[in-house]
Amino acid sequence: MDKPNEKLIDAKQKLAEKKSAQGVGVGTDAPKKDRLPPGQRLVDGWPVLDLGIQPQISTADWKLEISGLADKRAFTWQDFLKLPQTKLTTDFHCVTTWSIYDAKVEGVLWKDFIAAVKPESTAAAVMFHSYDGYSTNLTMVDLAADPQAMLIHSYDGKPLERIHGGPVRGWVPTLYAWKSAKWVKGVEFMPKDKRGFWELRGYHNHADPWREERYS
Ligand SMILES: Nc1nc2c(c(=O)[nH]1)N[C@H]1C(S)=C(S)[C@@H](COP(=O)(O)O)O[C@H]1N2
Ligand SMILES: [Mo]
Repeated sequence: MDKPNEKLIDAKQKLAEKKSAQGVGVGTDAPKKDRLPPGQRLVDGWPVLDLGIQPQISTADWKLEISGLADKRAFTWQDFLKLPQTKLTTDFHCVTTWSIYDAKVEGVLWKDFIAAVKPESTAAAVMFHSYDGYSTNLTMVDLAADPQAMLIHSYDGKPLERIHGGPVRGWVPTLYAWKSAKWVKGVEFMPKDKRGFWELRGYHNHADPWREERYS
């Protein structure tokens, strides 16, 4: 197993702390309405970002474990494909300033996932856990507020590539891309919000690109 790229992680954390101290990218009350969020640029292709680890998980080995405030269970690949499947076209915005338009993705809408998993009503937040040790947190309210929030397994009509988090990754396109966990292996329902990997290292807890919620 590869090791996380500590140098890169440190550099990103330092940048977040510096920007935050300058009051840059810490959010604004007035969200912009343009399709391209402020400070972003449209790029060709789809960049790849990770911690220096790209886990290789076959669909046969892949499992999605449910923990916390819901009945403990694990979805196999077959179980996952039996959930209602949806195709969507969405934009996607990374805090490092690239954006892509019209990503054609397929998978399970968050609302359909929730209907199958039936978390307890006391679940207020979710932690997505990944095979590379990554994690990211979202509130149930934010997930419900994004009609395009999904767990995806396909892109452009083809299985999601390993470099982009296949077999299955989170997809929450109304928030910066670090909220979309690649190589998802667990969904934990929590009684209250708790910070994930980048949220603990200077990134904004909420991550709305139209409010430039980059750093905290
Ligand atoms: N498991 C995992 N998920 C992750 C990351 C990661 O390092 N590990 N990086 C996040 C960040 S910072 C970004 S910008 C997007 C990048 O997704 P992409 O490589 O498919 O563009 O994945 C997010 N999800
Ligand atoms: Mo990112």
